[in-house]
Amino acid sequence: MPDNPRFIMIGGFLGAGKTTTISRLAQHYQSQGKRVAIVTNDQATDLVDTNLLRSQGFDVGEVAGSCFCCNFNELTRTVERLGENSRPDIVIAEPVGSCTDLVATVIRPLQQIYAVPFDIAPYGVILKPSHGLKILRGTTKGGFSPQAEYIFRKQIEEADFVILNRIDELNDATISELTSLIQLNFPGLPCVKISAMTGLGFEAFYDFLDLKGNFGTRAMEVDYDIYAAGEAELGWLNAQVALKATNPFALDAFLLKLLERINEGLTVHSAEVAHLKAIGMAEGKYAVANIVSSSSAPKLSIGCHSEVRVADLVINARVAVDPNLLTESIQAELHSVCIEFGIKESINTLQCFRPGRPVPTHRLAGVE
Ligand SMILES: Nc1nc2c(ncn2[C@@H]2O[C@H](COP(=O)(O)OP(=O)(O)O)[C@@H](O)[C@H]2O)c(=O)[nH]1
Ligand SMILES: [Mg+2]
Repeated sequence: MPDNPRFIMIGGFLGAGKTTTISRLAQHYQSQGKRVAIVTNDQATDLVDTNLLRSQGFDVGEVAGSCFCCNFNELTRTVERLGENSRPDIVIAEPVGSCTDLVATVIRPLQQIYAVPFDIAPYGVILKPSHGLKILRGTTKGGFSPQAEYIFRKQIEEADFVILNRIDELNDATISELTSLIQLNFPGLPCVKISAMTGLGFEAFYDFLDLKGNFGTRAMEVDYDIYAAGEAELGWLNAQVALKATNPFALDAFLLKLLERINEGLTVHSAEVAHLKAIGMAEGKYAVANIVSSSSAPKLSIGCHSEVRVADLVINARVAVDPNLLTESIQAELHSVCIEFGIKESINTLQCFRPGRPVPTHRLAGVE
């Protein structure tokens, strides 16, 4: 009998580095000859992450329209679909970055209700340094409301281990401050330090993920009123846009300029960016740009270094601002950047909303 598929879920706030981490993990396990399937998740369709991971050649299923916890059956159906042709050895799942209580609503139901047995890996949650420092210090506001900060903290509280990401760009003093803050706020919680970008620290991370044991047994109280208020603070926008130009344009430069201008436009409204990302895809080439906080500059996480005439663009924005204002702002900036680059844009789909109150399919409390 083959072993049960291993289920690895990587949590963490919006823009923490989950997709970058998952891509690296998937590559690692595939290089060991294992069959890997990935499940992405969002409150709406048109996901940058799904497009990116598929462009990288991975087998990706998507739960779109609601989160894993509120649509547990779609998660299990998606996993089953991914296994239709050949059974995966490893399923890696990326939950929505504003979700918490995932041990009670996803991991325990998988263990106790779902008929197909999984071998559950320890649940790791990525700590996003840019917001984590401010929130865990507890001195200044992290740029979000106390309710959104509540979600940030709850995500780490339920983890079997915390993953301190982006160590490639943190100095020793900041790493040691963050490590102390984690111990102070979450005593005894194991911490691995990585750079999802460079691969630094991944050997210890793989060892952690390989641990066998009974995970997801700890009980955690969650106030769903605060949780719902924290999620509803975010304006959520997913759009899919066709770009066409008479003369070739540099796709990388276009994405960077677009995100820069959207961020500038939002700063005027003091709207904190949780994650703003865009992928441009053209004839097998693709580029991805991201902004992970209002104070950070746009970064090209993947460049295509090419000029194109026609491209598909997907924009995902999660920003603490009214969704109507977010739509107006993004449409206006998109249009003006397109004019600058000599591009004619047509928006094929656009969804914009505040996430509704989370109502989990199952909620299995842990052992006190
Ligand atoms: N410098 C640096 N950037 C990172 C690292 N991990 C992720 N990023 C960048 O952070 C942004 C958000 O990453 P992503 O994986 O999409 O986050 P997610 O929203 O949690 O899935 C992207 O621009 C990534 O390139 C890291 O270890 N170092
Ligand atoms: Mg992601």
